[in-house]
Amino acid sequence: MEAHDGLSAAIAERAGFKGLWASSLSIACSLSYRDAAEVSCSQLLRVVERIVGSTELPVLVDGDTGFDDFNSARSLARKLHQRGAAGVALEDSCFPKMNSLFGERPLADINEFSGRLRAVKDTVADDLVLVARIETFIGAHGIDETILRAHAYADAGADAILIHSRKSTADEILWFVHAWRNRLPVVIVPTKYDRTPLSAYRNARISAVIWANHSMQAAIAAMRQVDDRIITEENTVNTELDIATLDEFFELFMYDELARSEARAPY
Ligand code: SPV
Ligand code: MG
Repeated sequence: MEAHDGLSAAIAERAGFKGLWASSLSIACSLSYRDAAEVSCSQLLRVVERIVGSTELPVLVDGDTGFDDFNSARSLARKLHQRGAAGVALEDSCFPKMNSLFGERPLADINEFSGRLRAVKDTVADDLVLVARIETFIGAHGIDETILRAHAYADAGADAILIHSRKSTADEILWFVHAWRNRLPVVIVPTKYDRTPLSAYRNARISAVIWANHSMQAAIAAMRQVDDRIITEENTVNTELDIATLDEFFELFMYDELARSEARAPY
């Protein structure tokens, strides 16, 4: 499940998800930037620290292009490991990236991107899972180029392949999985092709499904609704049924534990 801050991470953990996706789109949105390489590396690291700090779940960080070249990518990977991330996904589009569901960027050169992956793997070895994200279907490059890239990235040391698509059906994804024959685990992001039941992915032996932006989508809709209501009604009487109670704040972040330790004071 997507997380863009410590709160969304904590809520996803309580809902029962098994892992978190630190989404570039949602993190950029939460900081009021565009998902077009406007969030700096240090801003991303600060958010990841809070996501990791608020849950026990493994966090896969959306590393975009790794901030351009092999050197910045391995520096990003090293710092993510230091902050407790479980993995990083790097995508083979050119810097500055653009969100894949909004527009497309030229693909990175296959050899250069493979070198970027190899540099990351040489740096973090098994301390950080490396997911190679292939953007060929975003730019309509077809299955042959996609498979070629997947094998090159596997040879370069990637631990898994994230295959992305912005079609409204899962056809491209299922072609890929069929042709790929599970050389490495496959990760998908079914934001646009959201009608396919999960059982189809289980049958295709897809390893992980990322619900990439849904906490942020929920937050935007809920904040907009409550703001519109309060400004119209000039009170909060009718909003209280739809919003979290203050007790939920206190419960989420265990204020009672704080109260108990204060009772045992002085520390
Ligand atoms: C993200 O969540 O930032 C992603 C997935 O990269 S998508 O927005 O679908 O490209
Ligand atoms: Mg992203």
